Amino acid sequence: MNLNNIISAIKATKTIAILPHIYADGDSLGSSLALNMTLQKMGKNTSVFIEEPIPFIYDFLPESKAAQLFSGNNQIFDLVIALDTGDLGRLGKRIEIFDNAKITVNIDHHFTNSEFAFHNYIDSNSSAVGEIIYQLIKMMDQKLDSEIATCLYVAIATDTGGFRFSNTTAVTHQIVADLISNNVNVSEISQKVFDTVTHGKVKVLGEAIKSLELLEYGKLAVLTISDETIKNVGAKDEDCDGIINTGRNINGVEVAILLRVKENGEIKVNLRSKNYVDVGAIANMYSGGGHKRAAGCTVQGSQEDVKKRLIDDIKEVI
Ligand SMILES: [Mn+2]
Repeated sequence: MNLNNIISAIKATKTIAILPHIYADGDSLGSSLALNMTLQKMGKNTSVFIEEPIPFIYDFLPESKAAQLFSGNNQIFDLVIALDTGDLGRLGKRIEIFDNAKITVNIDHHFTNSEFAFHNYIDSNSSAVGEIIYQLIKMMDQKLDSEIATCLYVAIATDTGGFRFSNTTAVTHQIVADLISNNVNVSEISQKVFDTVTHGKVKVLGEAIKSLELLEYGKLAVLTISDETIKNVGAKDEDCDGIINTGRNINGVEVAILLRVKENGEIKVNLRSKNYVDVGAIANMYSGGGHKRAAGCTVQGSQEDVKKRLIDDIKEVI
């Protein structure tokens, strides 16, 4: 696996589709927009397709309007690049674009990546795909500008939790130093990305805290939020982002589980750990994926059954 094959493929093609994962986050959006701007400067005919509207906190990203909401597409691209996408399920309906493209590329940093493309570049030492896109831009001899640097900065800052998570390395800081020297407004981004919450999120957080259970002598925190609750308090699905950290942050907690009870009966499970439990491995047992300290899966079954199974699995390792 190396980036040179991907660079050759990019150079040899004209029409390129870029796909962040479903429920796009700061890394997948920032990386996609930065790559899109770079490839356009190289004279490529590019398109970015997203599955859902951009969450409001990322509206300010430069050229965010370039991301088109996917609604079926018959266009056949020379090349498709999936970013930050651990497996094909994470492309949602846009699998159509991926399947129809002549050449497929997968650039990711999830160690659980299923290597589903023709060219796969997976670097689990990168804190964010934003780090890999930075390297790709440098290797293609393209210049950073303030807009590209801002998108990459948001990608890296969000996936490292503001440079606090264990994935933050010296290389992360070296890359970010270069980004900042290309006119990134750190305080403005921090305020928009980390310190702005919707009224809905505060209300959902209140409900989540009411549901909190501390188990296993205080080492396991379980939070539960249903679609019904979200609706009742007038919040949106995206308002649940980050709420699991409230459980993980409690003194003495090693693992936090957030159970999202969906209207269709599925349970979306978010998992976080603090120091030693590999929650990626637990998510894998349920056909999910992620990282050692942050992972997720979707499980069929009743809320009580799913919760009990997960607690039993975590008991073994906590
Ligand atoms: Mn990522």
